[in-house]
Amino acid sequence: MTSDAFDPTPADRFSFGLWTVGNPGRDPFGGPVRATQDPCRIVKKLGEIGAWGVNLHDEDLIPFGSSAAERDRIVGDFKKALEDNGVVVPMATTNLFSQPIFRDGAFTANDPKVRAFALQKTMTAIELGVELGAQTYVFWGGREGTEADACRDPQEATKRFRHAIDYLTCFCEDKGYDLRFALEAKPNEPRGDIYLATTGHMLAFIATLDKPERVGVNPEVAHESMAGLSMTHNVAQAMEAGKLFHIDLNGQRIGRYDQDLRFGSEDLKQAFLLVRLLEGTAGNDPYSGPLHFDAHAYRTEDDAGVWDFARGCMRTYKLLVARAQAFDADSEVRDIIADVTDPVLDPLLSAPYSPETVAALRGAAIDVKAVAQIGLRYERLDQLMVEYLMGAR
Ligand code: GCO
Ligand code: MN
Ligand code: MN
Repeated sequence: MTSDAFDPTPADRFSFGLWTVGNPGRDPFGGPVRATQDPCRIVKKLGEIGAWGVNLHDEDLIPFGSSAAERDRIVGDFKKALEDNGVVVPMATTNLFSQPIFRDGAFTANDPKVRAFALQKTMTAIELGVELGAQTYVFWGGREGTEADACRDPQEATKRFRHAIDYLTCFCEDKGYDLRFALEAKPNEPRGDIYLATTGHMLAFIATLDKPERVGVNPEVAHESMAGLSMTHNVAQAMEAGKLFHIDLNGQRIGRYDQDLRFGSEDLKQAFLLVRLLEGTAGNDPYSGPLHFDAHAYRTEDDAGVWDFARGCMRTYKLLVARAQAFDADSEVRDIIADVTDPVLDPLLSAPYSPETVAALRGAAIDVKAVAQIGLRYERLDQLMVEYLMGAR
């Protein structure tokens, strides 16, 4: 394999979940096609290909029902693998969806025993995450939803979810954990409908929490696309609100099940726009958190294909950074998107509301016809983007 400027290094802050590169290729129509990998082996391989971090659910590392002694041995071996391979754990999360007890959800389930068990499991998993050095804790409401929607008042579900997040932020404060929560939305799958379906819903929900400053979002390309939305716009809203605490990068086509494809393998233009936003190549403040790939290799792949997949995610990200930088440095692009300024209206638009500024604004002469006739050159702008993406510029 040749090496070049697009080979990843830990400075790029790329991370993968144990469940991503460790995905054995199971789907609803067929069993695993690849062997289960030891978590320590995954850490070694991630170190070799230049990844920075590895993320995990409690059960990705410690099989459900392990004894305390088994747990300590597994965690000890894993810590050694992290150290030996220079890999960190930026994020941890809880599996609140695989065990049969969670078949009606976890924090929102009707049975208080289920809700209590979900809190017990999450507190234990938070302790594990903190022990491994995680700074972000992700909440994806895997089965927090319904098929038979009459089973509970959806308002009650929101209240229960809020109670759980408030409770767990208190737990972190009580324990002195410097851990930030990142809420991940998904519209459906595995449930027919999942509560708090998009990043926008999560942002509105966060504002209702006891300690909103501890809580942000973890938007995922696939999930926002499943809802038919623009990942880039939703991430931008989160960034502008100071709430982009984590991100799940992958590839997805609108209208499909959660495909979790290699980053950039679908909708390259959206991937370009997302990278451009995250990196701030157009001049906005960049995102500086972990760049996590929540994706997995096609079911056609063997072990070598899994690592091709992982390298591909990271290389595509870096290739898109370079393309976005070139695009935003292009004088023709800059000319088209240059701020339109107006010496009379700009001060009026930024002045605070007052009877005087209202009168001045309402009195300003605007040639409605002339303004509407200026071509905005967005056809040319978009074609330039396509040409950068195709390597023609
Ligand atoms: C999915 C989700 C998960 C979560 C993970 C971490 O659709 O399965 O994206 O991969 O991101 O459970 O919370
Ligand atoms: Mn997903
Ligand atoms: Mn995800």
